[in-house]
Amino acid sequence: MALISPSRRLRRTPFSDGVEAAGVKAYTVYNHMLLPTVFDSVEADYHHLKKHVQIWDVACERQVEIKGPDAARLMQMLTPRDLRRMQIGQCLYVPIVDETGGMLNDPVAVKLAEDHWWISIADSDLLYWVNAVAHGWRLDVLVDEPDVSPLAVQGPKAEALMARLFGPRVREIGFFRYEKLAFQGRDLVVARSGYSKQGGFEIYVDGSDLGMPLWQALMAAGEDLQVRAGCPNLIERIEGGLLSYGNDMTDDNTPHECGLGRFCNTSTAIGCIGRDALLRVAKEGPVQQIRAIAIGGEPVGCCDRWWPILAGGKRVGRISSAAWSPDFRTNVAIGMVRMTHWDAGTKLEIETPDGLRPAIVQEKFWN
Ligand code: THG
Repeated sequence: MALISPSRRLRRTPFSDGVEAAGVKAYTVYNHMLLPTVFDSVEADYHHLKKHVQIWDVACERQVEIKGPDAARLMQMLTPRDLRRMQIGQCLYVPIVDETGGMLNDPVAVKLAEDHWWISIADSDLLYWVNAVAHGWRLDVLVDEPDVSPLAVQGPKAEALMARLFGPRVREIGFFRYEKLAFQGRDLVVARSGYSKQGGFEIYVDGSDLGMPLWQALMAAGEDLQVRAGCPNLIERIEGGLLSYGNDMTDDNTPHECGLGRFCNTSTAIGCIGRDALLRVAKEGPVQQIRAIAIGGEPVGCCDRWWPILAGGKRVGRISSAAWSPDFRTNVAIGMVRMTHWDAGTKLEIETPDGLRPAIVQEKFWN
């Protein structure tokens, strides 16, 4: 593919100078912002991530901030996950649905106070929806995109590196919990979370001016840990079954089709805008669902459009993400498959750009 032309519409991040100095080789666009995709090579980045520790510029995971007396009420209107028992200091993966139950985003919600939340969004313009709901219902809230940029520290040595910079308290942070920890005299939300299955943290960098100082401090502190600039890795995230909004699902899909039913409590999520629609579809159950799929043959190329899934020559679904896995010696893939063909072990054919490939529905993802 040709290069992408830079312009002010394609936003840089507070860490872009560091990313460039580290030799980024490719970017994608995410929430109108640069997101690195390759440093060394996707395969070399993958092996390094599973062995060492990487610093990721994920500033493109923009925050939709909700502040005010109606903040908790608005949050519950957005998601079928029951938020009543969510505590301050907690993060939650929350499907966001529209009035038809269609997925608008699959962000991480961060509860800062009863009246103060961040929604750390995937790639869709959620701010407009949240603002429209707030105004349409005349809620007493301010909705905004603050100058807050996540920086992820991922990999098996992430805790060791983070402890050097933020002290031993990082070791006590539970999964999807956060602590406020100081860097250069400023308190930052530091959560144990991130878009990999290798473990790690996300630092919500509050103020762009802190971006490069923090980047450089992490790089310096981790030299002997082989720290490197990295990025969400296509192979590792498919192995782990981490979904990508816009690729693996759109607003045409319900959370149940996406396999996100475990993050929904539709019967008790009173106030959720998509609740009635989801209760209706939940009664029947989904007729298609996300599956882990192994694709046979040589390493596949980049999946930049949905590849039809065939059975007996008829279309029964689509592949939305695929990559060769060096560790599992097969092509790993994420697909949406019709009920008639979604059982583990079902043999399928995939119409890839370079021909038909055999494929098998897996029991679960590769973790
Ligand atoms: N971190 C933050 N914001 C984000 C992402 C992130 N915004 C965009 C995107 N990623 C949102 N999508 C996801 C998808 C999966 C997960 C997090 C965000 C995830 N899932 C785990 C899993 O499925 O195993 C754990 C979910 C759980 O048990 O609660 O982590 O990465 N800040």
